[in-house]
Amino acid sequence: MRIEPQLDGLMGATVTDFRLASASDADIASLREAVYRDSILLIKDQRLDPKEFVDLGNALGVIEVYYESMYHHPEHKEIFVSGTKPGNDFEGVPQTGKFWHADYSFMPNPFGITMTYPQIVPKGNRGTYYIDMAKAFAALPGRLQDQLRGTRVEHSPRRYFKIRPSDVYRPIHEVQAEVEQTTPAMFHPTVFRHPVTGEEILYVSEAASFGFIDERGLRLGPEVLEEVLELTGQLDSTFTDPQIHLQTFVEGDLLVWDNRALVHRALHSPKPEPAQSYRVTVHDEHPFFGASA
Ligand code: 7UC
Ligand code: FE
Repeated sequence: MRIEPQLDGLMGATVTDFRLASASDADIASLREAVYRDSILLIKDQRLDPKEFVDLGNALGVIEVYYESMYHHPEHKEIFVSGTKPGNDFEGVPQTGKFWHADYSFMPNPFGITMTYPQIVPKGNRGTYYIDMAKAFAALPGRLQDQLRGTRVEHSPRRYFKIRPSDVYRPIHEVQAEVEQTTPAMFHPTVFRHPVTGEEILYVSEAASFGFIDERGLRLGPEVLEEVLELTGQLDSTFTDPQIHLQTFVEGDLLVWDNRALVHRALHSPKPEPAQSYRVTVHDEHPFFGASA
């Protein structure tokens, strides 16, 4: 197995000659180290069936099963299915993650590692945008860094919660009330120290963040969130902000990334082409918010 930095782009490393069936404990340990150092790993030439993809998840950490069953793979609930296969409308949810977010940031205990394994790669634009929120925090003006440290940020899935087949004919306010009941707003540390890299992470995303509260429980004005999103590149509709990394992939690539440090945004094909990706997410052995939560 070889791990080499990607030559183009702002982050990432490619992993070649990795075979799960013959991987040693040292290989797995190297992958687990590299994901924090290089932020994104592109494991090349994988041929895993769904069960083997789940096995890889179990090798890297403790799998978190997605809380909404409509995303589950029909035979392996550990796999979240994004996109649909022609002729099988029941496997997968179309157009997931088309907004800046960190996975599970609206949950009490988010997971440290996300893996995606594209199954059908469309001809049109396909890839994922990423922003490193450790670098983005380091680049903020000192007065804004000081203002944010010690505050909490409200996270909720309410803005992007997708209507499920079982919600048809339900009053929308009832569905909204259910979302608040199942996933009440979480007030996470706005800035926390990454338990492995030691960097300060700015835990704010355009999709899931709703504002800040200070140590006394008072809300900061909405202009603070606006400024943070603007300065971190998350309001750039052209995706040309120098902080944005576009990670493309081809069939056989399996992506593993640091879900603490990065926010991401799916880039979906503009045409309604078949596209499907499997996702497995895992908790590592470190507390998500490091020592500062
Ligand atoms: O449909 C979706 O894009 C799912 C999204 C709201 N949540 C993904 C996650 O893991 O937080
Ligand atoms: Fe996501």
